[in-house]
Amino acid sequence: MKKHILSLFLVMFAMVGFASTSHASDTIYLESGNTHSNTLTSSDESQWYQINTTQDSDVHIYLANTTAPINSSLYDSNKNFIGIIAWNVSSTFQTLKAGTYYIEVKPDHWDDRYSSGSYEIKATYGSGNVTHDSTTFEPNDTREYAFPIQSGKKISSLLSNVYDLDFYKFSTTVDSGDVHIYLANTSAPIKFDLYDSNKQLIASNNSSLSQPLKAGTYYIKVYDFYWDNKYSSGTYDLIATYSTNSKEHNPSTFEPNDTLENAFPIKSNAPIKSQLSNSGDIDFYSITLNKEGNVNVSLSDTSAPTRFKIYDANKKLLDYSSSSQSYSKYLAAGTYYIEVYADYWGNQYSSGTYTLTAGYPNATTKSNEILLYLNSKTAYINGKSKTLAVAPFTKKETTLVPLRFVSEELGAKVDWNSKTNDITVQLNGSKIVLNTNSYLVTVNGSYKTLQVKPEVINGTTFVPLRFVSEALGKTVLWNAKNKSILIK
Ligand SMILES: [Ca+2]
Ligand SMILES: [Ca+2]
Repeated sequence: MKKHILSLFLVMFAMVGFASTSHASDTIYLESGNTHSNTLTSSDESQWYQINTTQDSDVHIYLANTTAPINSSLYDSNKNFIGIIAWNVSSTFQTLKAGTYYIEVKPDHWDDRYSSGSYEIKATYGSGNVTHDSTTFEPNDTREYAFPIQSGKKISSLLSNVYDLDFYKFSTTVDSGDVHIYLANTSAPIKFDLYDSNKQLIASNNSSLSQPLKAGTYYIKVYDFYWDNKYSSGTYDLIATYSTNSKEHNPSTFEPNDTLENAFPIKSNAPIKSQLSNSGDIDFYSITLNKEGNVNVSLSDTSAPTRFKIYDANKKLLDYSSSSQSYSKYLAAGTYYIEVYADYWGNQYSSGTYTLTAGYPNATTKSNEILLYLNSKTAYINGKSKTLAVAPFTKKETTLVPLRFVSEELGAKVDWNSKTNDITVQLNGSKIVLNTNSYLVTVNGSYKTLQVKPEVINGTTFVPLRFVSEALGKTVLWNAKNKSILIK
């Protein structure tokens, strides 16, 4: 017991000495990105922290979870005052020279109201190489620690408190391209800024924006937007789509397609089924007319208000879709772009599916007319006869036709995977996958059901005739009199 009283005396004595004289020996080294918890136990106590930046960089400092008024200041290596670290907000000191800095934390006029106060302190600053956490992408509170993101790839993260900032960066090598950035699934009001490499603000938004960009490196800062005391943290998804040299698209979503430069090329009269995954998502498609002619674009099967715009090759807006969701115009040869977008969803819709069809002059589409006869091995291609290995037949009142023969005569590419028995048919930008063991067919990633399974007879795969019209988008005419099938 005696011993305890004695050590308490020593601590008190040490604290008085600390406040009135030097503090160097008690200075705590604060590692970049780490949170340190501490408590001030008297109104004249000061606690000192040291940071060593190894490169010129921004320094982001905040005090969180304070239980009493506490103020803090930043000093250089000679203890010259640099600035206040504001209470209840975070402070970013821009481009500090590499070196040693000190942070002083002390009570702010406690009088008799407070006898102690705890807090958490965090400083993020340049300290050489950094490894980002794979789920939070921290530390990322400064530009120098921005997490590099890839075009079209979704980032799901959180602002862990009101002082947290999340920086991301990306580089584009393409001049006069666009970037499309959006936030989705936010659990609190969250905003983002887009900066260039000179720290100049380009644009700000709390949902989505499209912006023309020159080649270069850009930064996105994600931060709280008037949380007051209503929110203590906030999750969000962030997607930035910008120009890259890669034109690869996900075969089922056609993403990334949020910018005109990343437009997915669609073939004439091959319906595209896709979705806007939230109100900030936009989908660009391109069509190329090899000669002048009529262009008919239509949007159907929309599950939420969805519209489209048409642009020419110079990004000039030609038209909006009318309320009839269709567009028809005689256009010159060249490339055009269709942008599908959410039309004022508010909070009513969170995603929406649609079917987009564009018909336009395009010589690459084969226009063969195929004439088949039920139970006959003789077929006619544009009037010229050909012999089939196995004749078309009916089963369960369904007419079945040879898949490879019909598909290839229509200009499609047919591949068979001997391991999985998957048959892939590619026509006019559409990808159809079927399997001889399944009623299910995937057309550009969405499922359709066949009335009967594909059937293999003497090595020839047969599919229901309706498959040809629905999946390959062809017109099928049935003549009951002579039992003929005309596909065109
Ligand atoms: Ca952060
Ligand atoms: Ca998109």
